[in-house]
Amino acid sequence: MTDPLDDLDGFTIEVPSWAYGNSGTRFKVFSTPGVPRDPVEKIDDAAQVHALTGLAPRVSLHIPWDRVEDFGALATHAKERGVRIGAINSNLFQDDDYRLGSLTHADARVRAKAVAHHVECVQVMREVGSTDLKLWLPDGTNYAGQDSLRARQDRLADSLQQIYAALDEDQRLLLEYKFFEPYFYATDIPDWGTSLLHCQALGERAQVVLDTGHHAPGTNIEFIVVQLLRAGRLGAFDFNSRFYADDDLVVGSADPFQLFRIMAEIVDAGAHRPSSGVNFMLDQCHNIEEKIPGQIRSVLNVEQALAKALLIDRAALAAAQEAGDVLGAHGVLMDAYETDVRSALADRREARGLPRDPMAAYAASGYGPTTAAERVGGTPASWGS
Ligand code: PSV
Ligand code: MN
Repeated sequence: MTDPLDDLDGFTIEVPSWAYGNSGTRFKVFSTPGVPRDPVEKIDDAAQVHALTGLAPRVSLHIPWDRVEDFGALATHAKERGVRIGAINSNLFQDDDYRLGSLTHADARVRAKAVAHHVECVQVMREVGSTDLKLWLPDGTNYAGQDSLRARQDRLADSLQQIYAALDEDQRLLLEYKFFEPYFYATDIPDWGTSLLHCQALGERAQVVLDTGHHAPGTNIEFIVVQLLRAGRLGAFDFNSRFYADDDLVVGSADPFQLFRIMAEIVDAGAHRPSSGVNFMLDQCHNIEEKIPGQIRSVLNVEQALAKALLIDRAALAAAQEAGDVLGAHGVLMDAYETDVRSALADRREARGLPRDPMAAYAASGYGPTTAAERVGGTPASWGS
């Protein structure tokens, strides 16, 4: 009999460059000794996560935070460290011109500026060999009547067309939604339906990004996963955990059962395999915990949820569902969820020459104290730079 966990082969997770810099809340950004001062050092830290887990071979960049003189050299550096550059994230939320909107702004000059920023991102993608342009639209309004909701959608559709047209044939547009923040009355892409409609209007290579922190409490996220998979438009995840809002906590920390339910639907569609095109990214900021271990923990939690989802006895589940055996079907799912897969995953790692316990291996490596001693001077990277 084949081991269902063999289906983990080929599964990868993408880590964000901004997870390694200092971050905080709007109240306080705490600083940690040894955080990277530039994108090269962020890649060095991200490479540690991959070296110890074997699961995270790509790093997402954020422009302008990760702007460098020579992107080709940065890509080469990543390769030398055993990773490569993944999605390029644009930024429409840190420019005074965007106070009333960016791609939706009433002023054509501001819209053109926001479109031009994406053309720059596409150029970066060419230089680093990235195929994913990720766009989160912060635009919205604070008061009813402040602007025409409908006109904003029309302007957005037009701006997105221009960005989509700038992509090469092998590149895709990943469109992220979020139901609140930084504006509070109306958000211009608040939900998966709005994102999906824009993607469908653009073309096949426009797909939805599902950030697990971007929903109202109680939202059934796995249902959204199913719908996007059915439509062939689930482009990527931004994984993180939330208790309240967009908390960006360690993946699977707040609700490991939700993560399992999401991965159960992924497995049901075979979307954990690379051929699905779903990019399993993390979007996280570590405020008080150490950053590299925070990323290692997140990556391992995603793997663990996927492993449990692979253990679901699909035949027994289908039989119980067909028989209308409500609790029997639920029991099949829970059997998989309650299986302790930790030693099986450690065995798999060992067989691949990886440490059985990546968290312990990182602590024993001395990388943290060494970089803290070496990275003296300069400006530590921070959320927003
Ligand atoms: C917005 O909250 C978001 O989820 C987008 O993905 C941004 O690019 C990212 O966070 C910045 O941390
Ligand atoms: Mn996100």
